Parts: sequence; C-alpha cells; structure tokens
Amino acid sequence: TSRPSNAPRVVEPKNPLRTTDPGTIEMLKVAQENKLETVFDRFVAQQPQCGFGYKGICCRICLAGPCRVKAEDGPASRGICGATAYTIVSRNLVRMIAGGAASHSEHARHVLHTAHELVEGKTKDYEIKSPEKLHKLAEKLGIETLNRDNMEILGDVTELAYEDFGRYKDRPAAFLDSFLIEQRHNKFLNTNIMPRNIDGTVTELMAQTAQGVDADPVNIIFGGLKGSLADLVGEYIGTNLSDVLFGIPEPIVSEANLGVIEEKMVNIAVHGHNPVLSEMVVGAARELKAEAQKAGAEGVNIVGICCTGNELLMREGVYLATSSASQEMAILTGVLDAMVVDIQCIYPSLTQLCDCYHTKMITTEAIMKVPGAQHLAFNSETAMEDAKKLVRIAIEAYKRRDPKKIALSKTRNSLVAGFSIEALTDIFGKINPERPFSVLTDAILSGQIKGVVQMAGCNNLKRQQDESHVAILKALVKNDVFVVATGCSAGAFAKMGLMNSEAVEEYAGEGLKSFIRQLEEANPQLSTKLPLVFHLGSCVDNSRGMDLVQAMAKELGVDTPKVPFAASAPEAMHEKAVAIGSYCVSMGIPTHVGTMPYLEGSDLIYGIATQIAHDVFGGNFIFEVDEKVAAQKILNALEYRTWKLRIHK
Ligand code: XCC
Repeated sequence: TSRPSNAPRVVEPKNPLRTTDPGTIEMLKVAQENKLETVFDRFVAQQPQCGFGYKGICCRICLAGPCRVKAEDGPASRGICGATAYTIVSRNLVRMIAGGAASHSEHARHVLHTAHELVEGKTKDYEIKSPEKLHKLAEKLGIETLNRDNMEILGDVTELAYEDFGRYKDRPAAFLDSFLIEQRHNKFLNTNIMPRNIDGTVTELMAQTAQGVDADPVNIIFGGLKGSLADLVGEYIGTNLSDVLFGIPEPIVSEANLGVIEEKMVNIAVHGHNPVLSEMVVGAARELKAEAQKAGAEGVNIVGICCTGNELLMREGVYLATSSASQEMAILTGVLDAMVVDIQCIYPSLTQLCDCYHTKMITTEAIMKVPGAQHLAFNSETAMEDAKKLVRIAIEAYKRRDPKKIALSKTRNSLVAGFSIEALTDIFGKINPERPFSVLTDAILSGQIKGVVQMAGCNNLKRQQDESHVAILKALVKNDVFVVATGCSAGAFAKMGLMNSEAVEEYAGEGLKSFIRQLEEANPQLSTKLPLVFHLGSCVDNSRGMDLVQAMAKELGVDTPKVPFAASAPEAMHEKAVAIGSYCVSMGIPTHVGTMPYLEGSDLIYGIATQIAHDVFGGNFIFEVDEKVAAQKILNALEYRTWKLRIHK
C-alpha cells in the first residue's frame, strides 16, 4: 500500500460513513444534512496520525522531551537520556495498563463504597438483592457464613475488598487469588506478577516507568502484567459486588439500536460504566411515570449506552441504544431528553451536540465533569432523591423539544442477554447437574463445537465501526465456535440483530446449531430461546469470562493454556482494553487484537507480546488487522488446543 512506513494502520472504510451500523448510518445522514460535527469527522481530520506516537517511540515522560526515536544509527536512535526504543515502547505500553487498571478499579471502588455504606446503614436506597451471591462470594473468599447475618457477612466482604485496594502485607489480592485455579496461582507467584493490591500496583507501575528508573523491557513488561492482574482484581470486585447489590443476571429479552429511543416517551440515556447511579434512575423512572404523563408523554424510557447500558440490559432488560463510537447519534434523534453520564468512554463532544438540541447533559461523578454540562453530584446517601432529580430534569426538557429537529431511527433489533456464569451453570447443569461445564468441554472433544471465544472491546474508528466485530463473529459461529461477548463488542451484536435466536438459524454452523438447540431442549423453563452469541456483560464482566475458561480447565483437568478458549478485541480502543488483553494473555489465552497497540516501534516488545508471552504464560497476542485472517488465526489456535487435548485423553 502507499502507507508511509511510520503511519498508523488505518483500515480504509468500504463506505464513506465509516460505520456498518444501520442505526448510525441513518443518524449520520441527519448530521450531514444539518452540518453537525461528529466523531466520524474528527477522526478524518486527525489523519495522518503521528507515526512516532503510533509506534510507541515518542517519549513524553520527562520535560527534556518529547524525544522521538529515529530508525537511523547514532544518537538519534535513543532518547536524550539514552532510553532505547524497547525501553520507551514498553514504558508507554505499561502506563496504558496502569491507566486501565486505575479505571476499572475506580469503577469497582464506587460499587464497594456503596456496599460499605449499606453495611454502615448510611444509605436506605440500596439492598442486598442477591443473598445467594453474597454467600457464594463469601465462601469463595474464606469468610464464615454459618449463622451469620447477611449484613455482617457483607461487612467482612467489603473489608477484604478494601484491603485488596491497599494491602501492604505480602499476600495475594483476595479478589483475584480466590478465583484462580491452582496452576494459575502458582504461575503468577512464580513469575512474580501476582498483585497484592490494586492501588500499590498502579503506583508502583508509574514509579517503575518514571524517567531514570526501569530500562529493562522484560522487567517493565512483567510489571505491566502484574498491573493487568490488578485490573482483574478490580473487575472481580466490580462484577461480584454489583451482582450482590443489583442481582445476578439471568436470561432476559430486550431490544437494541437507536430505534429504541421513542418519540412518545421521555427518553433518558444512561451512559458510562457504573450501575450504582443508573440502577436508581431505572427505579426513579418507574416511580415518576405519572409526572411524565402529566407532561404529555406516555412514560419514561431509560436507554443505555456503552457499558452502563450493558449493566442495565443484563439485569433489568433496559434497551441498549448504542455503543461507544455512535454515542453522539442518540442526541441526533431529536427526542433524547437527557444524557446522564457517569465515568469512562464519554465523549466531551456530547455537550456540543446537546447545545444544538433541547437535550440536557448531566454529569454525576466528582471525577467526571464536562464544560457545558450540568453537574448533579450523585450521593449514595440520597441516591433515589438524586435519581428523581435527574428524571425531573428530563421531563422538563421533554417539554422543550423542537418538532422540526426530530429524526427518529427505524432500527431496533430483539436480543437475549443476561448470561452470568451462574446463568450458564444453570443452563449447562440441566444436562449434567454434577459437572455442568462438561457439557461444553464434551461438545468440544466430540467435535460438535470447536471451542469458546470471548469477544470483547470497544469501537475504534481506525476500522469501520462494528464491521470487524460482526465479520469475526460470523466466521467463528459458522465454524461452530461458542461465542460469549462483553462491552461494545456485545453492543455491536445486539445492535445488528445477531444476539437472538433467529441469528442462530441464519449464521450458526450445524454443530453449534445442534449444541444450542440441545441446551434449549434441556431448559424448557427458559422463557426465551437462546441467542447466537451469549452476552456476559460490561467491560468489568470480562471477569466472568475468566471464570468460564477456568471452569473449563477444571473440568478438563488441565491448566488454562490447554483449554480451547480464545479472546478477540477487533476494535480495542481504551486503555482498559490494553489491560484486559494483557491479563487474558497472562491467563493463558490466545488474544486477538484488531487495532494495533503502540508497540511496533520495537521488534523486541512485539516479539514478547506475540511469542515470549506464550512460552511463559501459555497465552499470546495475535495482532491482525485483517478480519478474515484474524478469524482464521483464532480458529487455528482453538483447533491446535483441541488436537492436543484429544491426543492426551
Ligand atoms: Fe468503552 Fe465499556 Fe471499550 Fe466500550 S468496550 S469503548 S472501554 S464502553 Ni469495554
């Protein structure tokens, strides 16, 4: 191609709109007609992006820089301090992991504070929605449950979670170690990447990569892997405590894409990641239906965007309006009355579009404000009151809609979500109650299905939105792979109508089809048929996938690197995705990434990520931007593992 050697790999879109999502295409036409700027315009305006930054060889860690490492020999091949490309690339990379771990654990910390306030009696609006999960979790963590009050048990669980944030004693973080099979526990201890806490690990990573500290790329990368496991500690806290407070997800029917934003309703989008506020907004919306009707609407319609959307979809069946790259499109419908945001993946540009419409943008968390948005500090002591204020702001805004600006989307697709590890255990358990996951592993060993793939990650406009998520999914299911999904990958499938039973008929290979039908026959109690791809939840719920791969490992009597299980993030974007990918590799999983992380400036680091990681942890990165080739590489990885398993059986 004519790409300059240093330029970022941007996949040329097949249509000029850079998206394949039909709802987004409808709204982009509205944007163009009205000359409204969106992320799709800004992406083009940024081209060509900086080649040094893209390759990870721009160092801005100290004020002597920025240093750009050049390909030629001599002094320009190093930074001013003498740092080589491999040092700079590895430092930059692991600082992204630190950012990801900080983000996921900040989300978890908020859920934890809420649980703690419940224990302290400081909030009346939350409850232990799932005592069953609380007991299961406590037992896993080694906390006594016999003849104890639930609040007392939750008190001990929250204390232990707080310790996991700040422990200085030399013992592994409980919210990771208690979830690990023995082989991974030993591996992480032996390679010195087992984190004892979250906050200290993130801090250590920043210190390790400061100017004039660690220059050894291998040591830096190992520090990064420890950071990625600290990210997983945060995810385990986030997922498990959310299940305790808001319930364990169970199969649930809903709809997705921008058509779920309805003209006759007061529409509130909840966007970001944290279920602590948005769960309250759902409750407040139910309570304030009469007020919405008084204003002329039929009721209040809560719709989700990004992972807050996934959290609410999984537990409440709330409609999923859209995913990250198309978040602005919700406003362009002209009938979105409020955009309520918490943290992460929220474009600051939203206020710019809200200004052109009647839509109120409201930020709710102390660390997340946007100029031009109204800030309503959300407090768990006054949670329901705060949520009602938000709903009332939306009802007021509803009255100011401009009929000339209404441009509804017609795209909405049915879906089935809610597949927590508990839900999967129940479904498989109807076939084999003693050993539920043998249902999955036996199907792999018999050749009925080819393995399991966890599809995760974001949107990244270096690719056409959602195209590669969908292309890889279709290739996998056609080849009889059982697919689970999280985050904006799950969002893509939901929006495109691929997360329902009709899609099984249309896209699954014969083996996968028969496997899913077999599960349905064994589960007549389910009020719905099963989907083509199983929604595990939000970004933090990638932890559920780690439970799944380890349950399969236990069933097979092997360590995770032997399990026919792979991961794929075709459009990785956020620092969190770098952290997730890195812990997947540490967990022994072949991990495909379709948008390049900033590491091509060092062959050594590229080699560590794709090969040496495999020698040490049994998992490795598969960097592949071509989706057809990527699907084939994932299938090959599964096939190789299955072949080896069969030989040793
Ligand atoms: Fe953000 Fe979670 Fe990525 Fe989507 S998927 S763009 S992180 S919302 Ni986790």
